[in-house]
Amino acid sequence: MAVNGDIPLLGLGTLDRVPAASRPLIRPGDVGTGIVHLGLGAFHRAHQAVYTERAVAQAGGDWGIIGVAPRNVDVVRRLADQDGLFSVTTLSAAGAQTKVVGAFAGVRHAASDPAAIVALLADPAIRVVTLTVTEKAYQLDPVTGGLRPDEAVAADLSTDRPPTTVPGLLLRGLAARAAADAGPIALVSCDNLPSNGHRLRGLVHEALAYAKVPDATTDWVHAHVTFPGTMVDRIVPAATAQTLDTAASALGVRDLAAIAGEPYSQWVVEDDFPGGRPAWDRAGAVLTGDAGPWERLKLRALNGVHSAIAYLGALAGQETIAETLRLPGLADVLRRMIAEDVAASFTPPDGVSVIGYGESVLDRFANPAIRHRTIQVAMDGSQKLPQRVLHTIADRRAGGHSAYWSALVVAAWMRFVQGRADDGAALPLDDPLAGRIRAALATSTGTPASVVPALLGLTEIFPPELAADEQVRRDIVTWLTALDTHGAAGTVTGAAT
Ligand code: CS2
Repeated sequence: MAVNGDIPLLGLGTLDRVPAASRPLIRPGDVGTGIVHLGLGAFHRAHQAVYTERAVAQAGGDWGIIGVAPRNVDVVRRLADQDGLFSVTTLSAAGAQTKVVGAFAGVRHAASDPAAIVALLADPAIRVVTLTVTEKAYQLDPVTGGLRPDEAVAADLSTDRPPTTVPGLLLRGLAARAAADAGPIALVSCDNLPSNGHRLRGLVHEALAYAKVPDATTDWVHAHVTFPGTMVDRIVPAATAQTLDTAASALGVRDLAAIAGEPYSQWVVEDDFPGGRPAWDRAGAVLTGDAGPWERLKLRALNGVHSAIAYLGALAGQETIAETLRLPGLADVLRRMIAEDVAASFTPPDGVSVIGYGESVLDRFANPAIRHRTIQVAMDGSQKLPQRVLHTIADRRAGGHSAYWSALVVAAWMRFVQGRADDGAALPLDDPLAGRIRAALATSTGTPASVVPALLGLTEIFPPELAADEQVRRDIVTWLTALDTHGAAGTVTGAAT
């Protein structure tokens, strides 16, 4: 159905037009606020917002979410026009199911009103801050763990101007909270990073030191702020016109903030919330003492495989992840990568088989209703490769083994960043290190033997020991030569036979 202007917009005033089964479990305004969320992308709306709505519906509590978009004003306007309401459509081969979510008590745009965000972080009612700000927001050196701020972050941390970056907002917010002695708070990273809780703690503590805040502020943060680690999982591609059409058909009203995702969802959270938390455990989340093994499992066996499909698929001219999985031989290559590299690289959570998990991941990726674009998953590769693929390689090499299949992912990324698909079509390089990557490529002659060392020299991505490992280098050159000669489709077919 075409979405046209005659259909009213989703909002509190039009909820009675929405079919009963699609109405929210709670209504914005019915519960007080307790959470600030930074990063209003599709993932948060389909994941933590859904768990929180369910938890409040099950067990109560003032845990309404104030959703904050650091930069994107469009999503703020759309949600504000809809009283914070939006829908999530669950897509499976069997069909679609659309539900409105009422978890947001309000939405804010940080860039136009940073003082409001700082004030919220200092509000005693707010006891949890969740973040989905993507890998590139955590500006720490992978080797030293020290802060490596870009210009905007450095300016936020060293001047009195209103903060524009996530580290700047957190720093000012926590300093204001300390000054007001506004009570303990948990800062919860929901980004796909290993030890995301430790990283967020590192970022905050480094930011405090960089900004030279008074000792009393640092002491207060040490005593009153926790950083629980999490593993988050649900495939939620960027919304398209089709997403909005599907939502409008199901709801009978227009939803300009609609998103769609897969049926599967998982959340493992370390239970360290000094100011309390929603009953997320009543909503299907697993509360644990250590999310580490779950993070490693998910980053290596899901995200690493996702990146493999994204780079190979983009090179082979495939639009979506599910379409790419149909390339002859690819699923076999991925199974070997999971069994021979990933499963052998770490100890999974008790009772979990990495191979079984990997099979379920391949099933999820094959969901034809989820049109997740290869180019979307391929973006920010410099920020993703380390925890998704390089840690697997490093752990295998530390045991004296090879990680041959994982080297294919690195080679596919190296061909991808050169900007041409196998049929010559241009590929976008959407990456915070694009300039550094292009500069490294400019020093090479273009042959695999020259491209591989040039890119391995990017210490922001590749730890020096890994870059100096002859076996790793040889494996990547072998794969890159195959990709350059036979293309991605030909390479995987050849490798699988
Ligand atoms: C994907 C993830 O875009 C990407 O890099 O690998 O967003 C993936 O869909 C989620 O982590 C699934 O939980």
